[in-house]
Amino acid sequence: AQDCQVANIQVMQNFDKTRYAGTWYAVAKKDPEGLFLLDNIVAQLHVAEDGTMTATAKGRVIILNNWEMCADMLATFENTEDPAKFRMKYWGAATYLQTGNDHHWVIDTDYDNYAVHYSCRVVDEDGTCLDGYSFIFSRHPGGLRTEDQPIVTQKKIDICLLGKYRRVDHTGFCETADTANP
Ligand code: DAO
Repeated sequence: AQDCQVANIQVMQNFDKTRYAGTWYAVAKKDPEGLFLLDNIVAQLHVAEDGTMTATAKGRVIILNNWEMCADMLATFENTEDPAKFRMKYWGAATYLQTGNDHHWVIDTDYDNYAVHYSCRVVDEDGTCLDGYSFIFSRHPGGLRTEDQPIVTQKKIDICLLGKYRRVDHTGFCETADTANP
């Protein structure tokens, strides 16, 4: 049974970041307050020979006054005492994009098809998450395989976010739009 305490959330056991590397398509997202990445979210994770994990990510965003663009993001990961829990520093290739330092927890993954990510930004007084976000990633841009859906649903229940996700579309926006400066 789950009690929704952030401190009690179970993460991936024996996490292997080398197998986690590569391309992940966000297929669903639970947004944080002041959401940033809207859709067409694709992350590329890299693991260097020394084990350092970095990422590049793209996604459609709306910044300033209804200015729609494709954000090019960069991230570096800091290890913690738990191999499936990282600190993720991120920033935009352009200065007007969002920067931050979030948790990046890998809740579950089979490495080849799906991954459940979780990040709580603000823990409430009662120990539950007041503001956070979560990505459901797939290796397949079209979505999760049927056989992975019940596993992912159970993980959404475990992290107390069932029903809080929206679907993330992949329309090719970040493959065609100008991702450079305005
Ligand atoms: O979209 O509101 C939001 C939260 C996402 C924060 C930006 C993350 C940028 C780096 C993503 C790397 C994912 C592995």
